[in-house]
Amino acid sequence: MTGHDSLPPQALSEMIGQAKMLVALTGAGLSTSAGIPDFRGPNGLYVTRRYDPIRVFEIDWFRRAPQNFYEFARDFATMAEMIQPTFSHRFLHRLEAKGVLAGIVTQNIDLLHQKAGSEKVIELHGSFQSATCLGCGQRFLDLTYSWWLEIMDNSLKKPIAQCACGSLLKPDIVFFGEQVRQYDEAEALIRNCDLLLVLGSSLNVTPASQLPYETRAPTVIINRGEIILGAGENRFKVDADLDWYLRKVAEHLGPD
Ligand code: CNA
Repeated sequence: MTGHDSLPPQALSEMIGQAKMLVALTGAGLSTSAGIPDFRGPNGLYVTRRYDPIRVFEIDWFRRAPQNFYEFARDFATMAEMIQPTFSHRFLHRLEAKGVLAGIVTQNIDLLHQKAGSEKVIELHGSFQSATCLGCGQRFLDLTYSWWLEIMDNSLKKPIAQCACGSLLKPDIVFFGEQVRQYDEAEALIRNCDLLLVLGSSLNVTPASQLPYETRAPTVIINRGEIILGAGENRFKVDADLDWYLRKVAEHLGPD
């Protein structure tokens, strides 16, 4: 689907003004301005190949050669510990506080929605906030990035993270080849929304990419570059920087 500025910011602010059940489906593009590279954007991992996304995020690779993932995880945790939510994350929190936003369905694993204050967040791909030992099954909850950095430092088999029993620790993020979480809830939320915003996702990754087809409500996609979604009567594609565009929408919405 292509198209440029097919919806002026003022028009979106008016749609938001009328919405009662707004849902946002978010992707890695929401966090690039915070400093986290996406997958398919101009500085994404598929372009820079700083890490091989298959070796890092494929579940069979994780079981066979977890060091690929943990080398990435050390970098990610060091960076994610310091970064702050973007204007777009804060904008969605503001809509939740106003009672307009029914929920966020995110593909991101960076916890930035929560850091911005959002509570109604479905993390389809999980996060680093919890982990499971693949040996003894022990669960680890309420984890921070500092905890991850410490456990990686303290593990005997560097760079991987190990449980006290000596087995491999797996963060509860969804690897390629694993089932996403809370998909039915996400589907129901989107089916019942009266306005869907798709923000910063190329919609390449299934099954998240199927979610926009669940609604006939007006759908506004804000993403720089190509996305995989058929054109539809009620679909608007805005090819713009998210923070820039949503700032303009916020100006039209005015103060709370
Ligand atoms: P993607 O396929 O990398 O798509 C991101 C899209 O956002 C691209 O089309 C970019 O051009 C676009 N984009 C980047 N920056 C901006 C911006 N400032 N304004 C507007 N558009 C922008 O990522 P998806 O989320 O679609 O793919 C899902 C994958 C990516 C999930 O498995 C995630 O876990 C994974 N991922 C997550 C993170 C994170 O948690 N921050 C980072 C990298 C990858």
